[in-house]
Amino acid sequence: MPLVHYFETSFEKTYTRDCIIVKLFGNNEVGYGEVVASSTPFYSYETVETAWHVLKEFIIPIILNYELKAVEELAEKLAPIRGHNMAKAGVEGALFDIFAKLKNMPISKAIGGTREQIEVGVSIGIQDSIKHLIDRIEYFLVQGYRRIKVKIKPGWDIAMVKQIRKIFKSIPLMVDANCAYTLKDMDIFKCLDDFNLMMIEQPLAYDDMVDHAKLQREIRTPICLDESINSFAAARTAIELGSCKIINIKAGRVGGLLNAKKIHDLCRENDIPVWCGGMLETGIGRAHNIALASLPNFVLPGDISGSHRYYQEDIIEPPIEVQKDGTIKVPKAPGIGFSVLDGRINKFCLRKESF
Ligand code: OSB
Ligand code: MG
Repeated sequence: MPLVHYFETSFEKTYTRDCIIVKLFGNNEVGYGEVVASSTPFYSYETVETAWHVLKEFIIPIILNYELKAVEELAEKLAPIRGHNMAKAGVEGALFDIFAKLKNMPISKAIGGTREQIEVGVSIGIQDSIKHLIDRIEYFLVQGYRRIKVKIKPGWDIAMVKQIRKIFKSIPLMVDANCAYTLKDMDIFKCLDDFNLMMIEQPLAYDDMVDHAKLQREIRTPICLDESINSFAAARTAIELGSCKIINIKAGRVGGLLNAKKIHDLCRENDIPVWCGGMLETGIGRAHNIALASLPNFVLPGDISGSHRYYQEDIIEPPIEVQKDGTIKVPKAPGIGFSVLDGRINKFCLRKESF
């Protein structure tokens, strides 16, 4: 899927998004899910190709022709497969779509969601110049987005944030480093501490909870973990060690909506606010994100933007739209709550396999 605007992070610059759409058939219903893995192993070790391999050789043979009575059974069946959470979550999402449709309710209700609308923000990639970035922030604020997240990396941090704060003095603003720093950059974090940021997302290595705890003790700005939280156990570790004060939950990263909900509940018990992250999903993956973000402890705006912020032609109808007040309506229709445009999927399709 060609992106409307390239998306640059500390680890790569993306122009097109390759993704796997899972279409599942059962009980005369059809369910759709999305595997959010990228083409490269820079955000997580999973890629589109590893997910394709694990789906084809392991996940699909386990569930094909097996009579699942509830979505909860899936995790048990797939437990022997270590990791590969994004591949698993793609199937779980499609299964949720089917089960929710069979119960004639939206996925949001099926997982215990309580919100009729969710607050959303926008994640803005690294730009060619600070001037371009300021223009983009302005462009998204006018559309109503409730908070602005900007990507940072060494050399694109303090001066850039300082300039944003000079122009937009009090907007809800946060930064996401995607693991680009180490504790040697303490001076940078002390500087960033003075800009009234809502949080600093994933400043340090994805597998280093101890250093995140050390950093959190040194700065006032809350640390939010993204890449580090790949399981319920990881969330427990982060909370016990004090590695963060906020958690970004992505269903794909943690193996599906049910695990996402467990982490949500754990955070709620521990007064850790959460918000729903994004992976530049197509409308199918984003529909699942909207359902997830309708749970009560999703108290901060998520990275769930409107369809046209990502893609000219999304693969669902109607396209996801952000209201003037910076919210997205949680659909009431059964399952993912949007119509999937199979014709569009076929138009963009690079490879297809049926089982
Ligand atoms: O770190 O949150 C991230 C996109 C791809 C990979 C990682 C991240 C992101 C985003 C974009 O920040 C969020 C979105 O709008 O989908
Ligand atoms: Mg992130």
